[in-house]
Amino acid sequence: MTDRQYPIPSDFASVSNLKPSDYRTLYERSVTDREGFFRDQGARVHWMTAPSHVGDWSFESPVKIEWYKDGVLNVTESCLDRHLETRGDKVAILFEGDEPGNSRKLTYRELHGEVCRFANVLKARGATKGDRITLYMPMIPEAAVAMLACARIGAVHSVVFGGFSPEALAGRIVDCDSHILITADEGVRGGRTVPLKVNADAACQIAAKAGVSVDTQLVVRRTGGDVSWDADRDVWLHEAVASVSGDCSPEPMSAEDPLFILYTSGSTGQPKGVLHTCGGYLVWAAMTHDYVFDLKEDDVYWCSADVGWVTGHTYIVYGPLANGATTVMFEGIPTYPDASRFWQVCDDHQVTLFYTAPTAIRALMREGDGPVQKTSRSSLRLLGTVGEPINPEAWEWYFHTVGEGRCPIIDTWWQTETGGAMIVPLPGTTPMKPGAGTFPMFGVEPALVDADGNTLSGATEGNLILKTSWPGQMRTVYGDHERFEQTYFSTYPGSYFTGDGARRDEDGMYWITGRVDDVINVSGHRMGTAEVESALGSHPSVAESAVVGYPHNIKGQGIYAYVTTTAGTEETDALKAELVKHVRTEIGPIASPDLIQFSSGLPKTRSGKIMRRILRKIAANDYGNLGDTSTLADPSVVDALIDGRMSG
Ligand code: 6R9
Repeated sequence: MTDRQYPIPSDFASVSNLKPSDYRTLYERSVTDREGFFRDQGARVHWMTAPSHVGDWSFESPVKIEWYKDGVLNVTESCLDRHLETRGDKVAILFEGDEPGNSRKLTYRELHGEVCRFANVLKARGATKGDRITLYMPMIPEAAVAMLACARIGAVHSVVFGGFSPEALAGRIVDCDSHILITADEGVRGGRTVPLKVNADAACQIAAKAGVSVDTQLVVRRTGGDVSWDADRDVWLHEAVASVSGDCSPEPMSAEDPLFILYTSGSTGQPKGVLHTCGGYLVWAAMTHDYVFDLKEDDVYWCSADVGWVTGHTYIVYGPLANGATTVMFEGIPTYPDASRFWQVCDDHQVTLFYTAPTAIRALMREGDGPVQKTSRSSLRLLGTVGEPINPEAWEWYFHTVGEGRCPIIDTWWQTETGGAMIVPLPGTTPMKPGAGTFPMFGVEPALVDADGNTLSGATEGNLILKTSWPGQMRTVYGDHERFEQTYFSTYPGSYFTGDGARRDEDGMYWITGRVDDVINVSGHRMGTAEVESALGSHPSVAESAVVGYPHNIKGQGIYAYVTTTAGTEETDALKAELVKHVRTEIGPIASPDLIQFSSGLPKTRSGKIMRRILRKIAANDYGNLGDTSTLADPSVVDALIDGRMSG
């Protein structure tokens, strides 16, 4: 690990909102006077009734987390209405389509109108406060409009990434008992269409079998491609908006009313519905977006994530709009039509703040410096990353080749559960080390613990916990508060366990080392090993499987599956291909195993527990130190697995 250190680039330092001494002062106050600090931060959003409470929470069972609880607000007033007077004609969403040259601008006034009309369409279809509404959308402005329209009427949105399969979409519709689905005819990415409506139709059928009927499917026309139509259920958005009013008063919501559910993978079972509420989430989104990106009024800000992930929620939609920023929404992929696309878009729209994932940086780095150097990138002043640890090589390339040493690299560690950035080198406040998350965000109190929960001090490495609550913290797992407590608060009672490991260096900087649980981080997306195993297990030729992550050059981690087939099955490459296809159908392409190894047995303890530690080492071709194998029921299994790995 390199511990090279870079100072704050001088051009940036001279104009940054925060100076090095501000970090100490603000951080100190945020942890010694938490009430006062977060009361002040609460003023970042528009309240219909200002809260008198700040934080009321306990990490001891029964876990309860509340912020600003007697405040009343509607998040869309903060994101839209309050900007109309001063920023009505400012661009709110700058849409860049998949095809270069296809771009569209929506001002705050236009966005406000679209959201109100969309909200009225939802009302006309019977949606009311508290209803769950599922979105399965491409990266087009209507996705943000739909989210905000839900928020306008107090409905709870659940955005499902457009790359998930009908099965996965249906599972999420059923889990939150959602009767309205918003989708598009087709998506477009990298010059190819994505059959969203076909998938959505299939999901409705699967959900119906599980007892949840989607009564309304609201369809945005993106390509005009042929789609089948159920006249009782399906509604074209463009037809429906024509007959509704452009006025829709915002539904008054308690700060602790739910704003959205977002499903995310954990180490066990099916994905959990992470629930965020209106008040604290928006305060955290607005506060962190402002500090993390050194936001100024005329910035053009671009986060290249998809709205299907939390990064898209907080840093494409809610944070930037609450702050009255111009937020770019990009429909395409980094390599279409070629590997200079990101930088071309930065030039075309004079992007000043750019935020992407290490996996994208690595994929582009592989294409060499040429595609970058044919663009100017002179508008850029800050570069961010999120989703997984960034390897120092990728960091250096991003810093030197993309940013030409002018832009700080802001590596933001956070999670769906945390709502916003938690450990981050705040711009202008700290020197940077390639790969280091550096210091905690204001109000965040991290600690490193050993397996027994002992707090470790000084330069050390351990499991990362958070000792105190912050406004953007998830409140519960939708419909399963016990699972919430069990997942996050039972490992180290009294603290929130992140599931990540981290190192703290001699300067007190944090370096996130990755997941310490059974979650694989594939291209910055979380995938639970249990989910992939359950998908594999539903194939008739699979008797048993064990899935682990292994180091992958571009994706960060790849998915490695050990599969024991049912008796009499022929173990062929064709079967491997079929299993990959099966997982794609069950979950989606992001869950596709990269490597499958047939194995007649798996390393298990005498009590039948699979020893994944050993499987991870074998998958990584790291046979030297397999650790203690004496507790295995049948230690010879390990040699067979190693033989299989080496010959595979
Ligand atoms: C925002 C987001 C969360 C997991 C998290 C960690 C990994 C995210 C990171 C990072 C190192 C960073 N992670 N950002 N690891 N450095 N800057 O990605 O949320 O999809 O819930 O994933 O991603 O392992 O626990 P989510």
